[in-house]
Amino acid sequence: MRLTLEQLIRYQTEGYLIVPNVFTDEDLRPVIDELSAELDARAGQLLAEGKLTELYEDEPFEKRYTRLYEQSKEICRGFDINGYLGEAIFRFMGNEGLLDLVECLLGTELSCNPIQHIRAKHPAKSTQSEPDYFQNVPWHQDCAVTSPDSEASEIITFWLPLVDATAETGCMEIMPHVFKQGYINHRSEGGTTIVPEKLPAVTPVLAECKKGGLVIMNKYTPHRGISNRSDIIRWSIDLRYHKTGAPSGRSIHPSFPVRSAYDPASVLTDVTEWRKMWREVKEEKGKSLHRV
Ligand SMILES: O=C(O)CCC(=O)C(=O)O
Ligand SMILES: [Fe+2]
Repeated sequence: MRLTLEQLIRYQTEGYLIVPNVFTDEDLRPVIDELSAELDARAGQLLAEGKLTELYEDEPFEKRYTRLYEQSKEICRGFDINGYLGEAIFRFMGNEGLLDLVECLLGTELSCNPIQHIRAKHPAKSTQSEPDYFQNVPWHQDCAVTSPDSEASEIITFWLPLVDATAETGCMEIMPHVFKQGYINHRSEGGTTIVPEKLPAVTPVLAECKKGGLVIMNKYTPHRGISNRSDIIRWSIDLRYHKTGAPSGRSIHPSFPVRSAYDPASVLTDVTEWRKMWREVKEEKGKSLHRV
């Protein structure tokens, strides 16, 4: 699939685009299976440590994590792409259908950006405590979580749900057109967010997206996650891509080439190498990786 001229113009005018039916269930299944297996392993470990009493093995992917999380918040520790370093998610970052769309916006020399997440937004009514920043992300632009040396890099966000993301399950809200203003001041208190006095007076659009669809966003497009009022988990993946060689905005974390017309041999296909790069990362304790 390629973006049509109409879609390209819409993205360039509004700073975001929702593309339905990009992924088949076969594209997403390996990632869902891997997340389910990771969850199962974590649950087994916590049970052995006496931190869980019930495994809820019969609960489906859309519900099980919440049942486990209610018993022990510890289950979510490091449960993210760079925390469990799974092969299925690594392969998904090179999904050809996805890269065909990335190529329409960024050209043929593509790298996967290390700012990437798996998010499980639990039903608000189930978690029995305030949802954290990671789950109910407040208004921000993604460039606020990058270092200023990447100002000139086009870093584009590709967000996809693993269940239907709707107003009820807690999809994103997006401010159209605002990206043209460039960076808006953010603050770090309560999670990286646009300073309230600077929040644009723009009516947001609801970025509902069915499973299989994709939401594409410019790094200056303000967006937030809304509350999950349903009884299923709003699972999603957010990936970013940039042109190979451009500053990634997170230089201490590994970027890697996923497609190249000029040097196809440079594409990283070895999951072991990718894991090694992440394991070798040295972070300075207490130093923010965000712009504020
Ligand atoms: O998943 C959400 O609700 C917000 C995600 C987000 O801010 C992002 O992917 O950049
Ligand atoms: Fe974001």
